[in-house]
Amino acid sequence: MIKRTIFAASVAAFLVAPVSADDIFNSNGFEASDYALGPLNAQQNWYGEPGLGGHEPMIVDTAGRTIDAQALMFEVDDVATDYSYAEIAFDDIVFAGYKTVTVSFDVYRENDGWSSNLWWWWFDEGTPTYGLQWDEANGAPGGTYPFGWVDGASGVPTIQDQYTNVEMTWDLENGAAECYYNGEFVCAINILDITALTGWAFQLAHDEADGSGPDTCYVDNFVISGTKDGEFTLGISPDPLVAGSQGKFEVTSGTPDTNTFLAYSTRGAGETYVPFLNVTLDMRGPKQAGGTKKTDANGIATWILPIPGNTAGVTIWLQAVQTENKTNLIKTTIQ
Ligand SMILES: [Ca+2]
Ligand SMILES: [Ca+2]
Repeated sequence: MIKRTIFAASVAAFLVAPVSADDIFNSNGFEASDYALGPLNAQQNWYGEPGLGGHEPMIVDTAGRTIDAQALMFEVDDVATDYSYAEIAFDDIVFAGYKTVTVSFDVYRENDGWSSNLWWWWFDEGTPTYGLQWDEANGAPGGTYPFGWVDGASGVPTIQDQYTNVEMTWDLENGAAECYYNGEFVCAINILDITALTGWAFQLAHDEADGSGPDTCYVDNFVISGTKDGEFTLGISPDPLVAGSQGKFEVTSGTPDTNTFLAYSTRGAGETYVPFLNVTLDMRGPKQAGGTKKTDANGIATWILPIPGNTAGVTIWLQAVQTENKTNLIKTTIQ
C-alpha cells in the first residue's frame, strides 16, 4: 500500500476534478413522481398563467412529444398577443453562495410552418438574463438565442421535430457566461450587474399578427444546478487512480498559507478524532499520505504521489485536513 516515505514533492497546481454541482431546482422531468397531469399552476411552487387568450401551461402525456412519460406544454392560438406563461421563484441563488449557476432544459418545436417566440428569463436585473427561440424567418424554423439579443450574443437555427437541449452557465466569480444548444457551443459573453437570481420564467408568446398560425411547444427536464466553490474540496486525478503511475491530489478553497495534511485509509469510512487538528476524520485508521503541504494564497495545495504497482484492486479512502477544517471524503478503487 502507499507508503509516505516514497511520496515525491508537489509540483505546480492546476485544476483537477471539478467540484460537484448541487441541484438548486430539478423538475425531475415533470414526471408523475412530482407532477400530476393537468395545469402546471400551483404544482411544485410553479405559477402558470394563460395570457390574453393563450392557454395555461399544462403537464401532458403526449405520444411523440415527451422524452419519457410527461412534459410541460405551452400553447397559443393564432391570435396576436396570446401567451402561455410559467414561472417559479427561489430563495436568492447568489445570496446562497453559488459561484456558478447552470440552467438546462429540453425543448421540442414542431415543424408545422410556424413557431412562436419561446422566451425564458431570470426575474432579475443584469446581463445576460434572458433568451429565446425567436420566430425569425417567419417561424420556420426560427433561431435559438440562449442569451437573447444582448451585445456579443448570437444564435443558431432551431432544430425541429425532436427534443433539443438548451444549456446556459453563469460563472459569477469570473464574470463569464456561456451557452450551448443541443450540445454545440453557441456563444460566451461577459456578465454584467447580476447581483441576485430569484426566479425563472418561460413564456410562449404569439408576438406576430394574427394569421401566422397557432403554436404548441414542449419543455422537459428543466434543471438549475450550481456550485459553491468556496467549499474546502479534495480532488484526485486520474479518477480512479492507476497502480504504477502517479496520482495527483489537490485541495481547493482551503484556508490560505496553512499546513494541510492528506489522509488515507484502507479500512473504510468511520470517525477518527485528530486532537492536534481538532478535527474528526471521516475514516477509520487514517495514515498520512505525502508530506505536510502549506496551501498557497488561494487556498490550494497539491500532492503528486506515486501509486505503487501492487495496489490494483485496493480500495482507499482519502480526505485532506487543516486545523478544524476537512474536505469531502473520496472513496476510490485503484485500477
Ligand atoms: Ca419528462
Ligand atoms: Ca407551430
